[in-house]
Amino acid sequence: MTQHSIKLTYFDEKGRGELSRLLFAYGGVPFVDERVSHADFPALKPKLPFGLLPVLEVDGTVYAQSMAIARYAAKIAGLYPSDPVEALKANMFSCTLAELEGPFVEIVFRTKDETEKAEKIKTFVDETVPKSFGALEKLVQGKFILGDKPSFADLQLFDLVENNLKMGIPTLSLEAFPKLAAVVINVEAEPKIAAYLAKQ
Ligand SMILES: N[C@@H](CCC(=O)N[C@@H](CS)C(=O)NCC(=O)O)C(=O)O
Repeated sequence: MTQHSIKLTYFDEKGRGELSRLLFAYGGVPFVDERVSHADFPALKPKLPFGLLPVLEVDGTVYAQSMAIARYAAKIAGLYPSDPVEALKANMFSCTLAELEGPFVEIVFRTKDETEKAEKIKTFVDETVPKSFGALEKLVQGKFILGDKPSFADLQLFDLVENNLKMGIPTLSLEAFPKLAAVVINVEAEPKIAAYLAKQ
């Protein structure tokens, strides 16, 4: 594949940028990891396609939307299944994980009243997560979601659990979902991912 010039721009945090950083790290894909401070962001915002980060610059053209960027990163990192049905399965998994992000962000970052927040966290932990994770658990086919080989959906699960859910809701446990828990551990143990995490 032709080597493109790639720059990922995001805040100096994990958030919606970390999945693509992990995918590039897994694939050994060289990229510029530009971190923007919140102080500098207002000057940059009007220049962005949707006024939001992350953005990805590929050979001088700027693209937006974190999951579009992640799927591009997955393709060049060798983590996007070439078989259409395998890609369908990975995307089915991926979309289900993405659906948890909205309620998670709303509860953890936007709900200010502590009593209301505690109630919403309880519903999220007792109902929302088990509904999605219970269904996903049945789809895991082996060491990774699709079997022996990882795909971007495995890294997305790792990122959602380790960098988001556990950070925002420390009481959240994967005990009831042993296959998903194993996938998270197996992603973490992948040599390129382990090396990336050791540098953080
Ligand atoms: N759907 C977009 C959402 C992007 C988004 O909400 N980015 C936030 C950071 S995670 C942002 O740029 N916030 C700054 C602002 O709202 O001005 C994506 O997935 O990329």
